[in-house]
Amino acid sequence: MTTSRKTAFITGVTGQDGAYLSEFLLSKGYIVHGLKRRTSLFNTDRIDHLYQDPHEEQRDFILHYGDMTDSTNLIRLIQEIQPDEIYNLAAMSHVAVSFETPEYTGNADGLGTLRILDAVRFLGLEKKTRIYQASTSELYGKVQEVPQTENTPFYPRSPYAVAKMYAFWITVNYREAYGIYACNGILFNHESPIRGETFVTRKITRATSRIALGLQDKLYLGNLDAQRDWGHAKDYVRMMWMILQADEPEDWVIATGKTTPVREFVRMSFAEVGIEIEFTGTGVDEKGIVKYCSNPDYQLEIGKEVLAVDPKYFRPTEVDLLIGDPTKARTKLGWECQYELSDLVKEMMESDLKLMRKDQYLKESGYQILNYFE
Ligand code: NDP
Ligand code: GDR
Repeated sequence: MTTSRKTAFITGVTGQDGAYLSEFLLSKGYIVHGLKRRTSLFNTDRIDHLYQDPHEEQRDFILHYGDMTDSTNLIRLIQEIQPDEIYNLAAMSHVAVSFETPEYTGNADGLGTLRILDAVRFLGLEKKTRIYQASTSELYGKVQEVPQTENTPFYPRSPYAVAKMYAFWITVNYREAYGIYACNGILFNHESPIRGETFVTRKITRATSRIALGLQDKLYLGNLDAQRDWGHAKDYVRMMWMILQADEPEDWVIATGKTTPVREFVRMSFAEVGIEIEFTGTGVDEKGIVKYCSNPDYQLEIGKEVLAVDPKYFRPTEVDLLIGDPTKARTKLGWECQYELSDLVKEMMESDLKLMRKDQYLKESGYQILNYFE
């Protein structure tokens, strides 16, 4: 039986963006195939609500084991799935960790992208399959101009960014050499309640909730001066899809056009629970002190130190300032952000407070709770 439904293949389906994109594509009537890694514990928390029993005859959400470092598996899967669209989201996506695992990062993030493009070419799907490559504002690295546009030169500052730079250009090259509809979305930071716990925004909202509830004393961070253009992941996955519906394959900057220092994100998160923070000292001696607490539920002493700098979170080379100019996406594709940063912080705080209340309840009931803050 033939079907007019489109088929998408998402690598990195278990990640933040993979989960939101799956929801989005399913709501548009797609059949969604996702690549997940074999892990010793389940790693599908973010997509469990989409799971369908493999014994069901008609499924529109199907998971496959695989890895971006395994070419033959990727070729076999793409041959079986015959996707109309591939969203290549899988990556070792943590900038700081890429300094510890540079070779693996290059393999998964850089060569992994080549493996997808080459599978499409090898299988003769150049005219059928459109490819979205998850490129990043980290490509801009050392500040050369702001705001950053599609024409701003790259100067990557981490093994992650260098690997993604290879992925960016191999995508452009396969588009030009073989006529594949392949696009880079140069996405600036985007966050959500399901953001990985070790990225700075989620680390802050989790810790702030835990501190308010008395589950944690202090939050340790690295560079508080770094400035990021933070948007909501839901706005950004919608744009991934819009990019693949355009008439011509191109590369696109996706950003809010506003930038905020890490320190301000901390202040906004504490403010959500009625705690006013005062920052004192500079550099590694900077501290965050409770100035005022308007919420009687939280027993925080005025003057308590709740934030300190730990140099172990500094990166060997840092990206100081990111602010993107999404004019091209706005004017040519009609994309607009639906979320402001204040909405994002509120949503993340509400979600983490709820999760941490569960931890609090478990702790009071004598269970051991996760005590790992990286
Ligand atoms: P996450 O870290 O949340 O998700 C990454 C996904 O990739 C996970 O599903 C992970 O699997 C998977 N993965 C990692 N390594 C491999 C591998 N070797 N083989 C197969 N799968 C692998 O990232 P995000 O969802 O935030 O980001 C999605 C993509 O967009 C990434 O490529 C990221 O680099 C890029 N990006 C992200 C931005 C952001 O602000 N979020 C901005 C710009 C680009 P597992 O769950 O098993 O770990
Ligand atoms: P980033 O995100 O490196 O921009 O990459 P992250 O949230 O890790 O860092 C943002 C900024 O905050 C500073 N920072 C800290 N970061 C972390 N993780 N932990 C800390 O304790 C801390 N203290 C300060 C960092 O130095 C940095 O300047 C993210 C990832 O999603 C990439 O995959 C993606 O490509 C880019 O965003 C766009």
